[in-house]
Amino acid sequence: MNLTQKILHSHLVIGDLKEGSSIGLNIDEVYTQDATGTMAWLQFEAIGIERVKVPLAVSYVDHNMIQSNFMNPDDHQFLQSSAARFGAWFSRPGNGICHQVNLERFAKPGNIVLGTDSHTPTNGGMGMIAFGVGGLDAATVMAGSPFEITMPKIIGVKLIGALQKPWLTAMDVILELLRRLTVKGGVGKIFEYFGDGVKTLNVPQRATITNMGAELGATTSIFPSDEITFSFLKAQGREGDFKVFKADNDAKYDEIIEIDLSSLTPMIAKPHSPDAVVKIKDIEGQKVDQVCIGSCTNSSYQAMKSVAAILKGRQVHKDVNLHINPGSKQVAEMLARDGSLAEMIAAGARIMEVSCGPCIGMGSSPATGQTSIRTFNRNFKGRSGNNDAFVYLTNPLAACVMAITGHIIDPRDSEINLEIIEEPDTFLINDNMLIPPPENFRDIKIIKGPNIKEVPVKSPASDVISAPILLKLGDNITTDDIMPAGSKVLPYRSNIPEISKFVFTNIDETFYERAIKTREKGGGIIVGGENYGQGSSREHAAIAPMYLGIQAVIVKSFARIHRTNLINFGILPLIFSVPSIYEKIMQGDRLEMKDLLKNIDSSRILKVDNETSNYSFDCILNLNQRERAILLKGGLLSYSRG
Ligand code: MIC
Ligand code: SF4
Repeated sequence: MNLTQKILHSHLVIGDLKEGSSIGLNIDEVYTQDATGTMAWLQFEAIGIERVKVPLAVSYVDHNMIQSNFMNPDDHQFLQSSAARFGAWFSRPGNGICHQVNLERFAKPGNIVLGTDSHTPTNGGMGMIAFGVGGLDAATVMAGSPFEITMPKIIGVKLIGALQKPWLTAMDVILELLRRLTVKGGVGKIFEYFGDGVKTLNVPQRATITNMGAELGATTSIFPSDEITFSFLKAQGREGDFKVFKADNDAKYDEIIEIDLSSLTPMIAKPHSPDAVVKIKDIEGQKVDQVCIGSCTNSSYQAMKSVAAILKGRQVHKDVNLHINPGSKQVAEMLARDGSLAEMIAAGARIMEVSCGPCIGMGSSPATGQTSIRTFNRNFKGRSGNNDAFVYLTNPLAACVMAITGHIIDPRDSEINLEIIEEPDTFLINDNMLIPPPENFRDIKIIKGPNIKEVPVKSPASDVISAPILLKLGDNITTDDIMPAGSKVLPYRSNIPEISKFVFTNIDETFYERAIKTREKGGGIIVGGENYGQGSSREHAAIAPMYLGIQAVIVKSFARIHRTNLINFGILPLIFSVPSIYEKIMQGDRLEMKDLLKNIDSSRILKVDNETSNYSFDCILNLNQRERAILLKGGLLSYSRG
């Protein structure tokens, strides 16, 4: 067996591991973050279970950190009180980005973890299976259900050779894969890394690769657990959590991709997609206005200390703003104690708080027309907080060199000599921001500020949908397009009526008004192209459209997490059986779908009548039995309550 099969097999409770079939898994850990966690915990409360039923649950706060009014801190208070009440650890604001802290303090080889964030696969760097899910999926698993998923293909990624030192990093490996495979190349696939090159990468470097595997659309990515994993766990004071997990020597994969690490050169993704990857050399010279270093992709101690070493005795270019967000308190405290922080400050870096920060548009927006170089994983248009900025993604060392030179440059062409910095033998362990769940929980009161509203629930499916197409969109529509983030919108994550006003605002400002008008008259339909809903796990991209009366989304193909979120909130996910109908169908056309109760229950094909243009076409209802039952009930919450 390969490693993925071994771990899945040891957790399997429903089905068998045949590609394309439905499987159910026991889950060892579930974690939430604040921007998706308020919904998850409200939903857990609505299911009505007293205490989480998974062995480990952790509630992190890392996204909604600006606190420009009562809303963010009210959410924190709600999350802290619900963690205590329901039996989860609470990682206080300031402790770090969920994925990085989880890797440092909780991740355990051989385990399966769910996180309410698409970058949960970061934990795959530790030899575990890690899935990003919507909040409601997390809530039902915490309430005791197995996690159900369609068995993906398993792709073996054979790494040979070693990265050239010192300027090449793990970021260049995943950018190379994105260049080859694109943002939809990983849909329905798990990427399992093997080969001699694996040994040359430490755990945080492996985690950079599995983290950004999310941008391939992959279900998850995994590295084996070996002596390198042992060293990392030992340095974290957790050697007791170590166990070897690797593929058998004769393991089979559905497909094999090979990457020669020694042949890679520094890469960069151009605006506005993580797969618009070129060699840095190809675009050298372009002026840089802003550099942001950090995020769950690239804030290991090794990366941050290397950045400090580059900055030491140098100065940030006078026309560049350099923002640095360390990803965890552990790393930030170590940088402060070893003098790295002083070098960063002396060079003119703007030291930001330990959080997601600019990665999700919570501050540090670039100015209009500016070029921002970031070490993050996503550069979708507008995500930085400015629709008219140009965001590039690259490795932290290259980004730091650009902050000094003021233009895009392959770091190997700079005058800078960089000493090689490794991960430390011992990390500084100080878990004083991690609060364990208390024994006595029954009297704990859950605190809900005025911005925290109930989760809306859809009524059961009706037999007919007769509704207009409110929006026709192209390929690769992201959840940031559907439900933008940023400092204006994120504070409403606990308030669906308010956040709904922002649905599709970056694409069509009239959408909300038009949807509200049709909501009481049978609702509306969205049409999209390939890979609809790529990107984040935010279920708000499904709940808010549901709240606005969206009944169905018809596309050429879906991204995994978003498709599940649509089903969880009772929206029909339909696929054109003949993609060319997409060209023919127009925004504004009124569509009718009949006999839905019977069709949702048992058909694979649904006939749709275009009443405006007088023709019919078929859509594929590619659903398993559980998904059919959920849709008939109007969503997973109603389904879970029975
Ligand atoms: C992201 O990187 O897009 C986020 C913000 O972390 C999201 C979660 C969210 O929208 O709250 C994700 O990756 O799932
Ligand atoms: Fe936070 Fe950015 Fe990572 Fe999402 S991708 S969890 S916003 S750092």
